[in-house]
Amino acid sequence: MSETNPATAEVAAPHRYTAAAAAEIEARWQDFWDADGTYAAPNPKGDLAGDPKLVAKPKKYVMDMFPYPSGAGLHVGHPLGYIATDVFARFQRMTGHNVLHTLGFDAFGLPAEQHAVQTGEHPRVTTEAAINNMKSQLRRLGLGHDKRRSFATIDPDYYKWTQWIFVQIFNSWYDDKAKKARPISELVARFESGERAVPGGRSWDALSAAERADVLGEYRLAYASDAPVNWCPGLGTVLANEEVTADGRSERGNFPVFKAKLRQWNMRITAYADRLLDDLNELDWPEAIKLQQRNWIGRSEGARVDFPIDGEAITVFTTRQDTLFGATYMVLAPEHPLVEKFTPAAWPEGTHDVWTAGHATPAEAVAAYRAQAASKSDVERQAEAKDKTGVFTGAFATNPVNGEQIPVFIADYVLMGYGTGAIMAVPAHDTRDFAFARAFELPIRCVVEPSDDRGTDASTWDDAFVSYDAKIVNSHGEDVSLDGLGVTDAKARITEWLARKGIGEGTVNFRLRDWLFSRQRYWGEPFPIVYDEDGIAHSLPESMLPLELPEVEDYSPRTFDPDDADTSPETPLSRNQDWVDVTLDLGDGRGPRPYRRETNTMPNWAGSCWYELRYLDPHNSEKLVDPEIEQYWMGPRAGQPHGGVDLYVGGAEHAVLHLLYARFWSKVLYDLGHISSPEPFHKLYNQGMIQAFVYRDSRGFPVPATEIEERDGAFFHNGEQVKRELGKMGKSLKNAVTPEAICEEYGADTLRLYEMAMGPLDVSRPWDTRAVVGQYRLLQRLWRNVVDEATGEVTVVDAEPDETTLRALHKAIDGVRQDLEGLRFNTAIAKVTELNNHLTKAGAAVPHPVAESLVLLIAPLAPHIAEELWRKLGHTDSVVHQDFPVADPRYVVDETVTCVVQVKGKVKARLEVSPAISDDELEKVALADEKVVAALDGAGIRKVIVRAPKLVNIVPA
Ligand code: ANZ
Repeated sequence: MSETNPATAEVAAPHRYTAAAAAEIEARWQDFWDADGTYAAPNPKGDLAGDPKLVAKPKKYVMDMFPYPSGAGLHVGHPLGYIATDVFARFQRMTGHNVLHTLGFDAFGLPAEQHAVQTGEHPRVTTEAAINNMKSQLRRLGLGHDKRRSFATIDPDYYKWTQWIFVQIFNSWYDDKAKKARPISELVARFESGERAVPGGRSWDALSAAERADVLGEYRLAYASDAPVNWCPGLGTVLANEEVTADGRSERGNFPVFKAKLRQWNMRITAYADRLLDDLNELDWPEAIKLQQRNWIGRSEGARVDFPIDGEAITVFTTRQDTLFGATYMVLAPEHPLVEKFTPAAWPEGTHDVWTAGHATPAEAVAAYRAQAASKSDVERQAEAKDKTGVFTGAFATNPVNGEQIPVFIADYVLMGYGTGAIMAVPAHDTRDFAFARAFELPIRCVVEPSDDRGTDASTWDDAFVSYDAKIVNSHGEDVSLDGLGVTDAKARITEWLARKGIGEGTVNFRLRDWLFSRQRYWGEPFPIVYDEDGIAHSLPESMLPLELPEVEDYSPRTFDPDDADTSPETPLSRNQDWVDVTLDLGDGRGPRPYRRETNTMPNWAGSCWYELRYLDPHNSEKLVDPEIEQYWMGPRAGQPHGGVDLYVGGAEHAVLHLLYARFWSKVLYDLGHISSPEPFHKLYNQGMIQAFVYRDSRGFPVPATEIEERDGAFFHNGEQVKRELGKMGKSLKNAVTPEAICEEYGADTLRLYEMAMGPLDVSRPWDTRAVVGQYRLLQRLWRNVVDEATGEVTVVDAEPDETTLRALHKAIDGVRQDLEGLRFNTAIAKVTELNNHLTKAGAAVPHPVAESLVLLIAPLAPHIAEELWRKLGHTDSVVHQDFPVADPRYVVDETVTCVVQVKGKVKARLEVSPAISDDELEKVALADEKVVAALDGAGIRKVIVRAPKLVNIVPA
């Protein structure tokens, strides 16, 4: 059958599957599904309780990273992951699972706030409009979401619980012994009873309320502190490290960012560093993502070592305590608090000119260098290639292993936020120290024997010798020697020696920092925190939640001259006196009192830290989630010792922050007994990106991709040749294709198939509108295999399929099953196509059972046409909950194998047999074979050894 123009075809074939037919079919089934609640996943109890038979099935929780409702709406790149999870969820429904699949919106965010700043329109208005638009776009794709479970993070019913979780985190501390979070009241009880000493040595009773609050602030998992933060006057807000570029500017807006000390909320995620690392092992995540998390957490085993100075000590963190004998100077971070303490009034006698940088006194040199360092980002300061700068502090400390007096420098390559903010420098074996030592003419002493031929005289070297697998040399003191030991043994010996002397200990250091949790914005969750007259923070009782955002006149934080570092944030909420200053009875026995509200808001990440839990029990007004319901959907089980969502699909750009924060909140909630699953996402999968061609004119400007003509491999726009490159899809590059446009031209089922057929799900691929028609034709052929295009009659027949068709069918069933389970949707589609083509080529009417299986096979991928054909095949119930076909193994295996038949150990015949043949059957076939009969020549048979399907050995009598 030829592919005809759809427009003329409609006349000749009024029942052809066309775009118009698809549109009608799809809209009809979408309405049906909504009305029927086809995708409603029943909970074991509560308002979403339902069919106990479905509840009794094994559960599957299939989830997408939810979208930010952008005003621009979706282009065809966005739903790639949503379609994939939908196909998977549908397949799981058809293989006996109760499937939870829904989608909400991550709806606090800067674009809506910025729009509000510019237009005065409330961000809620624009956000809700964007949500509605996206919902209708998504509905058009036929995604099988349980819509009862959808919400947006801006819904007060939702952020009530975000705030509630904040309160739980605020009111807990991390018990290092038990390795878990506990209520802060338990810590207070220990301080009160004296079971635990109060830091500072005083008794709890003797402390004022403010002093107690300060003590507890050192333990709370959410705490306010004056921390050095990234202050961006140009944006009027503080930024997280990740929001600052490598050259120290704001990712958004490109304004300068300064280090400033400001009172900010933090989350003590560092308390969980070990568990966040350890629990990764049991998760089914891409190795690359696990590695990124491990690096982000950055566990380093090493030692703390005290270097005596003026009766006190500078403590360093080192991972190479085995090289202590090679430490020839020390470096402190410029901001290190001990710098002033040890800096003498004048330069010591004979101080080297390069050490003083031309300054008259150490104090002057330190001040000048600090100012210079403050203007750089951490990344800039650590850049490997950059020239090492620094200045001598005028002070000397003692190397504890050999008593040597070594100079103390400050240099920006040492960061205050890592380890102890101080290092012992071993220039012979650390590249940065080597460069620094060369620049400042400091001694370089070899203590690890080079494996190359450079020799042990480090003064002649061109670079540091770095090895973890060599012999220690030149390392003996009065009562300790490391000479001859390997690195590992040397570390152990010196660590033991340091501990014995009380001047050091083995320790583990993490790169992970606490999470800066406040933003100077309007469009975020308000903190459920008020301050009393003493400035002590109190959390709001649950009865006062949600604390809703007040209406304001001005949404912008106050911004300042971008270069003016001497400014501090003023938040939009702080300008609302009525909201900020309140009299409340917090129910703590202190009665009504005046309080001042916290006027920062939570960062964007907050709402996405726990949304997987709320989908489970979205309307619960008593709890964030009912424990039994949580246990049902997320609880630990065989193969998933930490519980969690069964499949979580989203972009690899969320490798660290979102996934780490969500894991952290899960662990806190788990520790406090609110949930049974310490991990939120058991299996993670990163889908690739849909890329698009960008066409640029001679000036380099993008021209609309839809207006391009292709001739002989070249591309033209209005007659002018343009260049084609691969890029992102979007409005700005004039290459966005909307899902609506494709649905209109071919239907949603075609779009779904095309997106799934483009390539392996985790690989990025270029969109090609011209290729979409290929999947449309598949659906047309599928339709024709069931329906007569002229009459609309079903053409399938009640006949037994022939052997080749059975083989084609069962091979397809077997392959598609495995492919759908393994998220290999492109190869699944290839197999369905092959089967469909086989039926088309066969030319005869398709046997009823084959047509049914074919429809079931494609149902997860193209649900609308499947639903329609399923009805046409005589069913009255939805295809969504049918059993997925199971392959008959007899037809799956290769058609024949060669069986060797031996008589008296000699090969007499070769038989082509089914690999599924039984021993009995094979024996019969072998004994009946002409050649075998001839070879036996009438002799009786003593024994037949059969190894089906490959061997028959006959022993004549
Ligand atoms: C002596 C030494 C000798 C070091 C040697 C390395 C090699 P990781 O593995 O990333 O944890 N260091 C410690 N604190 C630092 C800070 N605040 N800023 C910059 N550098 C710092 O790195 C630990 C190593 O980085 C430590 O071990 C220390 O240098 C340096 F042959 O100490 B080492």
